Amino acid sequence: MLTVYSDRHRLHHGRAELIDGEMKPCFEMPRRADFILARVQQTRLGDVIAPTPFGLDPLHRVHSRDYIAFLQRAWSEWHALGRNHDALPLIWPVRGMRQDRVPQDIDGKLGYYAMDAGVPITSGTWAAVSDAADVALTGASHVRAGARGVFALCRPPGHHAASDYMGGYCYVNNAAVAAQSFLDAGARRVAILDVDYHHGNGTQSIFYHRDDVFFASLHGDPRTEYPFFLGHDDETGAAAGLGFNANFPLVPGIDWSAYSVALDAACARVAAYAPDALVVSLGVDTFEHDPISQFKLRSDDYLRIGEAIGRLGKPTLFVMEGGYAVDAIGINAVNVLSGFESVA
Ligand code: Q9C
Ligand code: ZN
Repeated sequence: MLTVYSDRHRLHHGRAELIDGEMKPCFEMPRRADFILARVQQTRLGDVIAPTPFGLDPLHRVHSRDYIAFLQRAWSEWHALGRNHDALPLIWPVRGMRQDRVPQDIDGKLGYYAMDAGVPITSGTWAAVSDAADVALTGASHVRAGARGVFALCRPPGHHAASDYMGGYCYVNNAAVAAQSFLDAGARRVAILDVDYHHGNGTQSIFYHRDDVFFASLHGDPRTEYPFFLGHDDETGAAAGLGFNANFPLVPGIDWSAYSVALDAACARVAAYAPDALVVSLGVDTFEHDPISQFKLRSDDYLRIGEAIGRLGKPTLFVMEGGYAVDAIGINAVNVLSGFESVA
């Protein structure tokens, strides 16, 4: 299987995140992608290529222009005030406050364009973020050219980012950008299967009113898990998109026996949609030893996830999302890809 990867992910390295009331080193760190790449090479999964630049147009297909412009300029606006630590939001427009006026000050803009404080912006964040989108777009172009499966080793991840906000370590929604690129190249229907531990709120919201992208997500139940405010099973789409969104919220502590039942149900929904292409938001933070998550999947279970996806028989783009047990992240992510290839 072809892997697309850019070294420039390392330009994004947040210092700290607020967790359990303390500033701690960011769980979303460069070593994650380094370990996945090392495992790709160790297992001889296939060639590794650099992305080609696609520019801003594919990003504007799923994100607002003002949000992308904000991402490009945020660090320089922050740094111009003499601030050298990571830019972080600290105020949000909640119920009853104005959403129709974008503040001029960078502190106001950061809150306006963020859902949480898990999105540090550093001097290199935009470079890494735009390269991650190019990684996904390059992967999609190879799927269109006939590859059965391609791995877009994106970092930072993307599935919490919506059309005009960042959150949960995500800035640009790489999976959504790739899905839209399939449609723009002539596909009629694209399915996105999100197996990250957290609900893909950004992806869901981008496509919620549309019937040309079917979104299915397995994740920790938002009643007790981040992102809390989206991901319930009664979110089935709206307007033209009604019936084209499927959430499978799962209780904390589940292992393969319960997870596989939901995975089979989600895969059946993907098969029924009969997509021309499949995008997999590949998070491996469902792992038993993940430091911020509550599922109990074991490394071998990821082979089974890949097999289930492979049995769908669709041209498939895997887009890397979460996974924070760094020592095992390469084994777990590549196991999904190996499982997929084993059912060719
Ligand atoms: N107590 C992704 O996996 N904070 N993002 C969790 C846990 C945010 C995860 C706090 C987690 C975001 C792409
Ligand atoms: Zn996650």
